[in-house]
Amino acid sequence: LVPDMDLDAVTKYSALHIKPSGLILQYGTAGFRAKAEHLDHVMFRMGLLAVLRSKQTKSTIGVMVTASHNPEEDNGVKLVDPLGEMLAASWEEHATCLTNAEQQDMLRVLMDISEKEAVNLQQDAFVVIGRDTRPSSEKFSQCVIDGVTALGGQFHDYGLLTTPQLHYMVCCQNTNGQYGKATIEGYYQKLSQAFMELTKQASCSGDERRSLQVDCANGIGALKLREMEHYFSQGLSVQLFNDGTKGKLNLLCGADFVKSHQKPPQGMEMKRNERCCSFDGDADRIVYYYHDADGHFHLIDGDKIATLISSFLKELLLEIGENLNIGVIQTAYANGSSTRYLEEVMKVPVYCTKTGVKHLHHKAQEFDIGVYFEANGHGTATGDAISDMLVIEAILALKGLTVQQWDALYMDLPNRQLKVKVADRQVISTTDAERRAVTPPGLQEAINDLVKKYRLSRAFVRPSGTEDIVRVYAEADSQESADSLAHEVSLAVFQMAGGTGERPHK
Ligand code: G16
Repeated sequence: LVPDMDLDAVTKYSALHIKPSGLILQYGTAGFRAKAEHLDHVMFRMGLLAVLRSKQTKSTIGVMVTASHNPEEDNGVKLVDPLGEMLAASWEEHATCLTNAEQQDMLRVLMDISEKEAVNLQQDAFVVIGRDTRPSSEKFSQCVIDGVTALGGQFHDYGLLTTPQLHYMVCCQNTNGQYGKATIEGYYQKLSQAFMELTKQASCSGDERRSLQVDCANGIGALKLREMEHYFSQGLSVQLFNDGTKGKLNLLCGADFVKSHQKPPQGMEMKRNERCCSFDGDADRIVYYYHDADGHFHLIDGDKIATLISSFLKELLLEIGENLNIGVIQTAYANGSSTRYLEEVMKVPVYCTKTGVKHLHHKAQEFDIGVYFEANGHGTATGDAISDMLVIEAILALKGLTVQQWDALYMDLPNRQLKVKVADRQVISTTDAERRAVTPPGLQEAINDLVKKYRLSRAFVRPSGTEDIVRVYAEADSQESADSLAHEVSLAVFQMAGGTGERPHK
């Protein structure tokens, strides 16, 4: 038995957050994600787990209540480790076990984790909490607080924050302010000062104040960017759209919509040749885009953002004669043209990892300078959607590049992403950084045969870690071919991996 754990308090509080029996959830790509009605007990238990992790690491741990790009009815939760990083993989397993323990077993599982991880229960615990703007998020923060309190932990509830802001707070708390002040003003000042310093050097070229249209996905990004804009407004003016006053979160807008549909968000007035960008629901992703003189839409995704930033850094290193090693980390979704450009033109080594910034991040740590971006705009050399926006704007200003010139670095191969509904998405397992399916038997062979029918083609499938679907990606030499290949692969998934509902149609 574990001494010093107030079992009565845990039992008492946990009775207020009963787990529906039989419900099984996984700590996925970015924590737990599900329909909000399934998550009350998960939030409570993540409060408990955060206390154990805090005691074990003798550090502040973060808990973020958000489902990021998912629809408004969903919610989710993830833990943030001491340096602002994603939770360690072994603790993800604990999170899954604790969440799935039936009500009567919960205490035992909690004690098992505590023993296995040699947690000193005498140690103080401190947990910081943030949440997005979803209708269910406020109540869920309270469930997390119940969990923290039940185990005797201290907490600070920051209330509404973007996900990267919560990561920032955790890092500041654990570096005694060395990284920055653990306040929202501290965040605004740190980022804005860096931006103003950088762009000062560009203003001598006579550039007028830059302006940018920002689609905020009707999410937290709008609130925070509005609070922040006056800190950097001398260098950049932002016009906010989808600021949450009318539309629904992530619906027909936001980075995920723009990237996967390859079209502008609703609710934004785009003038030709003007730079626009979209955040996602918790402001940790960003994609850029514009309409050209003929009214054609051009998407500048995470791959092109990584290219801009890594080229800029490489040039700086050359200029100052520094021989630091720089690497770019991508996932299977990276456009083939971007990988080719980075390797062959920029001569930067490129690595591929599984989806999820946690995987990219670990690989990036092997370099002096690691730049990592998923094609969907989730990534960094710096921090988050807001800081990525500022660094992009600074680089464009310093290099005197227009959005068109940036876009013209290379031509994306036409591509298409689709979703397929299946009864159990875990029947699909993958290998080789998710580029090949291992199960169900025969699926990869079927994909190989389909890919052979098209030029410059590539396709893969993987179970989503944030939604209850299978994702399909295809690219080829024309949009028509990419669409058709994606469709054929979707049909193969539907037939061989237990598709449900309507067959995929064109
Ligand atoms: C999350 C992860 C991203 C991932 C995305 C999609 O994004 O943080 O790394 O690319 O989900 O993941 P999946 O394809 O497994 O559903 P976000 O913005 O929702 O946190």
